[in-house]
Amino acid sequence: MTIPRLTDAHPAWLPPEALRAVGSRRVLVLADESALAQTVRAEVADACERHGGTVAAPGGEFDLVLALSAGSLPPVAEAMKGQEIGDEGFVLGRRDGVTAVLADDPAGLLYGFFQVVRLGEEAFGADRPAEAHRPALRRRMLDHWDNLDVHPVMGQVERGYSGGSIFWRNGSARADLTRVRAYGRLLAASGVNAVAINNVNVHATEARLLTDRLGEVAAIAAELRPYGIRVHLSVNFASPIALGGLDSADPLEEGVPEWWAATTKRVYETIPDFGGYVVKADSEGQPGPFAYGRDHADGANMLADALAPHGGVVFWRAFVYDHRQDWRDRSTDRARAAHDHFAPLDGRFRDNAIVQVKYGPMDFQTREPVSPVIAAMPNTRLAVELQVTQEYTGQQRHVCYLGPLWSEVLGFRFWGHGERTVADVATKGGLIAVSNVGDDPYWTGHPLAQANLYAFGRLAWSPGLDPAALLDEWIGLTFPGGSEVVRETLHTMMDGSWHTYERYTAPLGVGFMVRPGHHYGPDVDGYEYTPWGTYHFADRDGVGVDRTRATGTGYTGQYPAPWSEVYESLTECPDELLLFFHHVPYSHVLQSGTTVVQHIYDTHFAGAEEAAGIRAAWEKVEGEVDAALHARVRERLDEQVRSAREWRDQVNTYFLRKSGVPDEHGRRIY
Ligand code: GCW
Repeated sequence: MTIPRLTDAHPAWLPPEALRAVGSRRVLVLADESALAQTVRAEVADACERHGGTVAAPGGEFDLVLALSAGSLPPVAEAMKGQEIGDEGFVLGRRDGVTAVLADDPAGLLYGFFQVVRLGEEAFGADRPAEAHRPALRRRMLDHWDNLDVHPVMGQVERGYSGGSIFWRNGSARADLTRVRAYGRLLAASGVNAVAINNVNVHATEARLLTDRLGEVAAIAAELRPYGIRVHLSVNFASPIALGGLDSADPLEEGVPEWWAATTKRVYETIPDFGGYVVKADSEGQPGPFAYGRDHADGANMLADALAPHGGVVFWRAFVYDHRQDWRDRSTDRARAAHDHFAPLDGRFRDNAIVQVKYGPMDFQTREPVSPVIAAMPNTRLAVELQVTQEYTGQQRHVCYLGPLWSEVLGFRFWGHGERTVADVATKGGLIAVSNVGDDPYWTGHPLAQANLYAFGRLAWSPGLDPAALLDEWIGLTFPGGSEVVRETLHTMMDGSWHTYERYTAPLGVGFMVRPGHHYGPDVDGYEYTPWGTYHFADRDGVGVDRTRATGTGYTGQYPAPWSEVYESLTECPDELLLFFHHVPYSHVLQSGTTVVQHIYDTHFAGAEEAAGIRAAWEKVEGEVDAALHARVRERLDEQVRSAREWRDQVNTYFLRKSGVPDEHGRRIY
């Protein structure tokens, strides 16, 4: 096992400097010969080689010991025994000048190693009582929407803003997968332990990864395995027809489940630690069980049964809605769709069928209420899906730190105070996110978008972490030795950037207003008369979607109390979601005291101004951060400022022209 050293990619949160504290110590590793333990040894040896430390021999002196609890232990580690550790967990403590990490399994040792890296010199400072760290969620996964081939419009990675795929090139797996190994390393250091390596829209070529092109999947799995990352594959529900030569993919027809069982068996013969499948069915044109009059439990259970003997799982996406809606029809509501389809199926899914639910009822908008499906299926293993790739949040041209958004979602309580959060529900299934990584030298196009990837992994490990603290953690690792100015500037630019982005884009939770197709930049009516179910219903009198039970689509009724009442009520509904739930006149007064239309003007002027402020702040660190990185960020910030102004002017102008209500402050609107 060799530690990947990349010369053509930015080191992200693992620059050599970030390993100086560990690498300049005497480090003892007491572990077995498993692959993950070998990785820990190799990491320690590599860091010591770079920074002048030594790999200590048993019996010798050491400053840090990383040990598996089963073996015989030096006193400092022995003393930490007795704490409950568990899968992938570790105990970390320091006493008498020695730091110790104790784990029950090699994965825990690897995560403990990266915790020491995160702490840096702090890990070798004052004594610290032994403290147990355990992942709150067992499944912490990134979905890649990567295709093998380059699509003429979408590019290679669907909704990817970071170049081509790190896995695939020219229609097959890359010959040199060093970058994939390095990716696995970064993910392990953030807490992620699973990856799906192809798009959920499974086209003809990609479908074959399941069968005759499985060798390519195995090659990628081999690169990720040393960092404890399991590979998953997105599969096409119609595979029995396309790949198996059957004339049906009906889950209840003889021959179809048998085909899946045999195919899955072959997958595990090739990749024994294969994670399982991801399925997008009956959604945006992907085939599914509806074609045979079956439901989603029938479909998911067939795949679950094929995977069960091998310990695999199927992630079955709940993103099912009618994308051929008639905009004239105000009774059909896309927001209702996932709950309408899935809630009645609660209790029918196999134990290894995980229903994967987007955090909001629509589609990764800047602001949405939390999906009611998350509260509606207590007898199902649910995973919650986030989007790290910034499809609707600036496409990695805008700075938009999403930690605060995710943290709000994960901490949301459906049943009132003191009860279960979204994160608690997700412990059964997992936390999943669409990756923002590509073959760009900075991994994520916008260098500062790396923070989103990092924060996702950390929140999947521990959803209660403070996103502002995670931001500082990321800054500290990525810009080691950065001055106070660097750290403060980055923090100020990024911490509030989600709210800034929200201010200059679609107002009050109404969503979309983006250019159809590529989804970048403003187009207020872009989706207003399309079949996608994404409307704001603005007219001369008012704006918003009536989703109440009293007079609207009844969507509010999908929530348990108290939210069903809070969202139904015009006076109690939180301002930031008002237009998601209600159609109101422009003169409607918000809880904040301003009218809806004045709020639109105010936030759009403020948001564009804040974007300009973020741009200006970056000048302060010129000369203090790497010049190429500085230039790349500057170029993106210029575009953000331009785009924010465009948003401001189009949205304000649209509402001024619709409503005829002038801005109270007489600012320029066109
Ligand atoms: O929002 C839509 C995106 C599609 C994506 C889909 C999904 C992979 O625009 O590009 O398809 O969501 O989540 O399946």
